[in-house]
Amino acid sequence: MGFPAESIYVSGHIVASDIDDCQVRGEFLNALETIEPNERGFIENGRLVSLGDNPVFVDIIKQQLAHLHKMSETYLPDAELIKTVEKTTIDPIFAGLFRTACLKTGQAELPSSPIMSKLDALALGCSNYGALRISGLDVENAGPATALALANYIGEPYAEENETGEVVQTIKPKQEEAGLQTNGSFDVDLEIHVENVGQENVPDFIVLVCERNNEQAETIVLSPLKALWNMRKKGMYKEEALLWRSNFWVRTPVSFGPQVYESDHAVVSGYVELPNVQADFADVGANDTVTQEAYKHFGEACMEVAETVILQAGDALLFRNTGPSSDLPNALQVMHGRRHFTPSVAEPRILHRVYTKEKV
Ligand SMILES: O=C(O)CCC(=O)C(=O)O
Ligand SMILES: [Fe+2]
Repeated sequence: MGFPAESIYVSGHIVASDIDDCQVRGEFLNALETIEPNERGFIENGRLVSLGDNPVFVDIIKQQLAHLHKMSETYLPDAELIKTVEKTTIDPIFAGLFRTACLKTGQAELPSSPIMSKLDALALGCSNYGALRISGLDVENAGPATALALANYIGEPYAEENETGEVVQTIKPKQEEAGLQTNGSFDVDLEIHVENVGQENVPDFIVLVCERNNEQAETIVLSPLKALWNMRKKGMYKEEALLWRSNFWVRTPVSFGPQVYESDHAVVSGYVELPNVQADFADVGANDTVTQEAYKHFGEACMEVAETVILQAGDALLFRNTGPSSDLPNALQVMHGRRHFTPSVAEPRILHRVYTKEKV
């Protein structure tokens, strides 16, 4: 089940979608300019019906609303119930057992503990959070193994051949990358992004395990869905509509080598109620200034809902990088970034990262 990719919203309702007739669309857009968005009601109060007396148009709206209403009931979680990050701590007794199991490299079976149900919910796309932070893991000489075992538990780990080609990647500050948009940077903020957006392989999940972070470097996480909802609340339906158009460029990340550009990328796609966001504020940009302005508003909306996570040794952060799919229509996506920091000379920050696909 899906909606056409190009949609316009007012007050949380879809009011126009893939209307082929340019005139109807134009009429509609003009009419929207004069309408006061009215919380979930302006269709019901009949204003739209008076827009042009075009029966086709009215039918389209009615169908959309009926469909949307059904979808809302089935799929739309309560906005207030959605968290970006769920936090949980593993008991020290379980942490020891967990470490032993993780060290049996590649093992997907982990001892049962109260954290498993939270991992399961994230993996199955039925959680009310897109990111899970687990504290209290015993990562002594077991950081990479822990990252791999967690990744194996929630999905299928893979190596990105365009990057290091390793399944477990070590993330640490690198002098030669200080000012770049790579995970080895530190002098600059790593802009908010969906990992490897627009590339052949986009991880559904990212698993990060922190071995040390004496610098207290700040990871940023946010729910792009919350950002879009806030735009809708502000009546920025035109800006949102531009995000659904294939009018953006996307380039391969610097870490992939020479940068290759594509110029027919859409930042929002998929389901109307739980869309899939494909943004990266370093490697995705708009092809024209009006679209760029809308993208800027989206970037601001993202920052308004951003949360900071300072990973500590023994913390794991697992999050869903992609939006919902037909198999997992409720899955909540999380975007991420990292603020600049000054690396410790003696003991620089170390994270272990695994790209993971959802289980098929
Ligand atoms: O350093 C961090 O906290 C996150 C870096 C990042 O974007 C990544 O590992 O994909
Ligand atoms: Fe990243």
